[in-house]
Amino acid sequence: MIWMFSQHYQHYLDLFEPYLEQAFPEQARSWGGNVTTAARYSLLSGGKRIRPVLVLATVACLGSDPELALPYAAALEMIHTYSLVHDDLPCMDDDDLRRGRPTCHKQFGEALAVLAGDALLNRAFEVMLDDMTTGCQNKIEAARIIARAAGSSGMIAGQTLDLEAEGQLIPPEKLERLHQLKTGQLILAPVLAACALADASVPVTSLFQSFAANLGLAFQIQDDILDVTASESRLGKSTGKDQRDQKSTYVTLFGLDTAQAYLKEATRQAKEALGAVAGLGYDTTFLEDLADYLLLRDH
Ligand code: GRG
Repeated sequence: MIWMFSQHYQHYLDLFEPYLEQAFPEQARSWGGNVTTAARYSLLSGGKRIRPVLVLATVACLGSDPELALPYAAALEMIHTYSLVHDDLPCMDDDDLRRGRPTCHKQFGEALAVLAGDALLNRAFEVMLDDMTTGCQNKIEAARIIARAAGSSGMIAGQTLDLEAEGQLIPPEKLERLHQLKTGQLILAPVLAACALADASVPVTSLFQSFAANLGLAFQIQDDILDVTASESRLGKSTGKDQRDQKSTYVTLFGLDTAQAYLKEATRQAKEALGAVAGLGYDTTFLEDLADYLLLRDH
């Protein structure tokens, strides 16, 4: 069956959302009462679900059943949500609005928001470990990729560099490094975890690595652009903060036009890597359309 991009995206969401809902169930209230309510408030409040869609779509592109990747897709979304909950705290980026709703700490208080983030992070690993079976080397590798990407040599390192860079203009190489870690690792991990789950060969994995690294860069540049061009209601989060907080971004360092040129170039390179994957006989149509969707996204 030939699907339009939006139908195809929706198909992945239809697979993913019910799985995610039961992966952090309401019944878990008996584990810790309000922390479950706070975690579910943030986890099930929308969001584009790009990281889960990337895992499912890459696994499908490689000829495996996307359902096999659901625990890893859910884990990535839980880790991503925890990072947003903690990033929004007053001691970090101090934000009131996320996914069009009050941030977790605005709704439940700071202490519960810290615990909700912790609970999401721990549950992510529990969901992946629950999926382990005897002789499941590929699943272990996928979980390892996700753990490393989220950890102190991945996203947490990026967040630390970001905190340290506050109030100063940093050199472009440092900005790139910061973003490779803070945003890029959680875009790279879904694709590399999918390659592990689908047992992709080393050359194919290396092409997907190039695709995802460029996609992550494009995603971040667009995030910087949207901070100055998008409306708060469309974006569902505060805008204009980068300028206000004197943050180094692709826009504050290079200006809007150059940032847009970098965005197009990163997207072109992402699609070039996919072109090489397609040349090996894989159907990369959805992933190419996803790169274009991220290039043109307005939220
Ligand atoms: C607290 C350890 C820790 C890390 C925080 C996520 C993060 C690292 C910071 C958020 C600030 C930020 C603007 C990051 C850049 C890109 C990004 C991760 C945007 C949000 O992701 P989307 O657009 O959000 O996928 P949705 O809501 O659609 O899931």
